[in-house]
Amino acid sequence: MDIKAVNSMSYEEFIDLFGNAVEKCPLIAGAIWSKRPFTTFVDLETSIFEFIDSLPQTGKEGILRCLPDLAGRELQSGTLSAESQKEQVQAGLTSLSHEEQEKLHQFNSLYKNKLGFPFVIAARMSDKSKILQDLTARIQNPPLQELYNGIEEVKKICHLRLQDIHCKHAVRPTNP
Ligand code: 2AL
Repeated sequence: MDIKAVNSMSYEEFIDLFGNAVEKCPLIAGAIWSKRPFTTFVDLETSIFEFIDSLPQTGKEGILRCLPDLAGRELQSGTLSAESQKEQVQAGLTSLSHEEQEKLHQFNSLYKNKLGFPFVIAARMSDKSKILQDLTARIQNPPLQELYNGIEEVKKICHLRLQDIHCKHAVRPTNP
């Protein structure tokens, strides 16, 4: 898919394609719609990131609260979004030992109780042991630092989702 095809999409088509680039936040795709035409996919991504950065602290916290827990109940019940499911499976979160599962649940709860939003990390850039390591380290950080860290992880997740969209819809050259 080239950027011209994106620029010529209807609003509904645009939301269908990019509405979950940031988990459960179609409002963000709706907001950057008015920035069209985009010059490149990078330009579109930059518009999303600038919109996120422009939000007040409460807005950023709201974005973080839309992310499902890692290895949480929704992973067990198969009710995650397709994107989250793929990310969590790829990080090995469906093959945790009983001890790893317990530890992740315990620290996820501690983190959420302390900070008021879930621990967020780009699972596809990590694996189960690094996730546990980062969670136990980041839980020590002050709230503003974690707000910043969480939002930077949301941007990494968004970047990978946009790459998937770009590749999935790429027009392949036909053989002569
Ligand atoms: C997630 C998720 O669902 N996918 C991902 O990369 N990270 N959730 C989270 N709490 O970090």
